[in-house]
Amino acid sequence: MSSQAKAKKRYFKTIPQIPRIELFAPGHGLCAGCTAGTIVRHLLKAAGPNTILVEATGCVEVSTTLYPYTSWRIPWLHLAFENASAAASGVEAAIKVLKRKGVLDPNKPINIVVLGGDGGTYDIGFQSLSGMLERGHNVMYVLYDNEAYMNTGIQRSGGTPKYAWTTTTPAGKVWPGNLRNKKPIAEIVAAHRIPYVATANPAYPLDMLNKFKRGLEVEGPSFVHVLQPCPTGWRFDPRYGIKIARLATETGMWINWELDHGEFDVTVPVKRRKPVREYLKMQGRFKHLTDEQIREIQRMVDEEVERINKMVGREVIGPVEA
Ligand SMILES: Cc1ncc(C[n+]2csc(CCOP(=O)(O)OP(=O)(O)O)c2C)c(N)n1
Ligand code: SF4
Ligand SMILES: [Mg+2]
Repeated sequence: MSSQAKAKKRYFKTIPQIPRIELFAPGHGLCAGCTAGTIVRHLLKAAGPNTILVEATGCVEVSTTLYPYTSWRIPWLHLAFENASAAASGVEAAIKVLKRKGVLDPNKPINIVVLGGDGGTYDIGFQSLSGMLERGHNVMYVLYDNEAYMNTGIQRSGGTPKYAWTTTTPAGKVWPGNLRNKKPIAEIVAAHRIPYVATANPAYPLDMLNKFKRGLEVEGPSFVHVLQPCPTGWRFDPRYGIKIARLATETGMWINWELDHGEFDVTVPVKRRKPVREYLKMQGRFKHLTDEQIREIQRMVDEEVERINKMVGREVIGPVEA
C-alpha cells in the first residue's frame, strides 16, 4: 500500500460526528423526496464554508438558484455542461496566483468542487472533465447520477441503465426501453490515473461523507460518483428514495468502492445479496420488464460482482440469498 493511501483516515465514524453546519439552505425547488438534496447537503457539510462550487446546469442548478433567491451559502458559479470543469480549472489556477502574489493567505485551504449530473458528465461535459483530470487540477468533481436528463423531461443519457424506460427510450411493443448498458464512467475517470476515485450512495451517509472529505484532502483531481434516485424520473413514491438507494447496494446493482492512490477497495461489503428483482420492482421505469430481462440483469450483476471480488482479492460482495 502506498504511504499516501496508508495515511487515509475515516473522518466520520458515527452519525453524531456529522458536522451540524448547514450550507445548503432550505426552500429550494427540488421535487419532494429528491435525493439530490440529501447529497448536496452532505457534500457541503464535508466541504465546509471555504468552498467554491462550480455547477453544470441540471436539476440541482435550476432548483436552487431561482432569481433572486439562492440555496447556496458558499460562493457558487453557474456554468454550461461543456465548460464546468474548464471553469473550475481556471478558478483553481487563479487561486494559486492570488496566493503566490499574497492577495490570499497561502495557508488558507480553499476547496473547489464541480457538481454535475449524468447528462452533464457522461456525455456533454466529458471533454472538459477529461482535460481537467489530465492537467492535474486540484479540484473534486462530484457526479450526481439520476440516470437520465431529468431537468428537461427524462431523456436517456450515457448513464441510463439497460431496459430503463425514459421519454427517448420508450417501452412498448417495438422497444424494450433503453437498449444499451450504463457507461462505466468512474472507471473511465480512473483510467486518467488521478489520485482518488470513489462511488457512493446517499443511503450510506457516513461512507459518502468520508469519500467527499478524502476527495477534498488529496492533492490533485478527485472524482466521487454518487447514485441519486429520482422519484419523478424513476417513477416511485417520493418516500422511497433512500430505501431504493439502499436496495441498489444490497442487490449489487450499485457497489460502493474507492480507488485511493492505486489501492482499490469496496467500502460497503454485502454479505448476502438480495435479488435484483427487489430493486427493479419498486420503480415504474422498469415495470415493463419480462422475467427473461430481469434474469439477464441478474446475470450481468453476478458477473460484475465476480469481477469486483477478484479485484479486491476476497469475497466482499456475497452470493444472492437463497
Ligand atoms: C448544451 C446544452 N444542451 C442542452 C441543454 C438543456 N438542458 C438543461 S438541463 C438538461 C438536463 C441535464 O441532465 P443531467 O446532467 O443528467 O442533470 P439532471 O437534470 O438530471 O439533474 C438539459 C438537457 C443545455 N443547457 N445545454
Ligand atoms: S426530476 Fe428527479 S432529480 Fe430532478 S428535482 Fe425532481 S426528483 Fe430531483
Ligand atoms: Mg441526470
